[in-house]
Amino acid sequence: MAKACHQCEKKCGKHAGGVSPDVLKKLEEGFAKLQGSDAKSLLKKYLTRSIFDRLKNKRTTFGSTLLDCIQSGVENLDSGIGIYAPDAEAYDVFAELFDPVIEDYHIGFTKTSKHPQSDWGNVNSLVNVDPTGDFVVSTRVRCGRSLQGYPFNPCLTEDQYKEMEKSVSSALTGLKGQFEGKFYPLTGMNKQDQQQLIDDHFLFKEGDRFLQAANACRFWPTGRGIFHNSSKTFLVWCNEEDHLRIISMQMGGDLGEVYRRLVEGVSEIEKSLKFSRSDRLGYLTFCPTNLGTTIRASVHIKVPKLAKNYAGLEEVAGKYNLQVRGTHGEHSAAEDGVYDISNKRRMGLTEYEAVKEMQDGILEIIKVESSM
Ligand code: ADP
Ligand code: DAR
Repeated sequence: MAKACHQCEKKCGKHAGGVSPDVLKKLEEGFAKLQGSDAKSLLKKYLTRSIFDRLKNKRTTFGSTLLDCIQSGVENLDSGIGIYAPDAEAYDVFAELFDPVIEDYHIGFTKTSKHPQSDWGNVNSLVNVDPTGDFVVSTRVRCGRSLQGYPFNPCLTEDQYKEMEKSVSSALTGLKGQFEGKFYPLTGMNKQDQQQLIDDHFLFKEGDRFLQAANACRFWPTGRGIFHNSSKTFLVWCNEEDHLRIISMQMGGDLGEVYRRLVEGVSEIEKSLKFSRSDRLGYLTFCPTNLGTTIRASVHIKVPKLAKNYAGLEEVAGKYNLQVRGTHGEHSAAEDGVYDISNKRRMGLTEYEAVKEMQDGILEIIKVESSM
């Protein structure tokens, strides 16, 4: 399915205020494909005919249309969510679709809810979830940030990618102490080095079909890169899915130490870069699943008894609002019994509460595994 040509819409201006017949035709085709499929995505669940009809003629000031929001979920019927926001305005212009998806995923964040102010809490109160090292291989906490003044991937120009890479790499290479490190542009990166970083879980995978279909990979690899300190315990992804992914990670289960490093690292970066934050939605991101705190705290964990029944593992995890992914992250399978288990909720609670919910859930999962 061809991509929405919102850039043409914006440039030609033929359809100022409306949407071109070509995009409308693609929208109708996409809606029919979704309705005729057995897709289980939140897109299919919430894009009713009446909402579709009310949104199909709308555009943001960046020229983004409903097609820009839904095309990934139409092209990938196995999507879990199926929609992305091509620019920050899309969350308001297409709110009739985004709001029910957000409420469903973030478990009760309704259209009248307001995300709380940032609160990293008492950074010394989180623990090592596996001090004896029997279960947890490694621990990672990440957050996403969008740079003020820039839209999301589908609306960025090649020059904007270059501008963003320059300002992000300049801010990061100015970091000192435990954060001191180097920025590695993807452009020109040795393919073997790149694959090794991906295999070692430090770098984002390339060619995610969901992001490709969402027009999020244009001009690749321009503007994309990774920063990391010498020990690879503090990393920043530039222009993968979000403008920045700020990551703290290390071997073992010391969630407290990983969390403290992230909090300090974000605070240092905020001295040089300004981020987009909505009063209602919190920190803004390309995918609605990452809004609010944008925090994902995860362990790579081996729970062989629980994992004998994957559905059972997911059920136990779900009781604590946790999500189970494979060893290489979302849309991957577990290798050698290593699962990525993390908090699911990121909105309607503070950064501390999101990570505490993960900590409590992981402690419970280890307790259940140990009792079996
Ligand atoms: P995100 O949404 O945080 O980008 P992904 O599911 O795409 O997460 O995973 C990104 C990378 O981070 C993958 O290589 C994944 O294996 C790695 N990862 C996630 N959690 C951990 C962890 N606790 N320890 C080591 N690597 C991890
Ligand atoms: N692959 C899309 C997005 C799901 C959430 N993960 C993100 N944003 N990386 C889907 O709908 O399955």
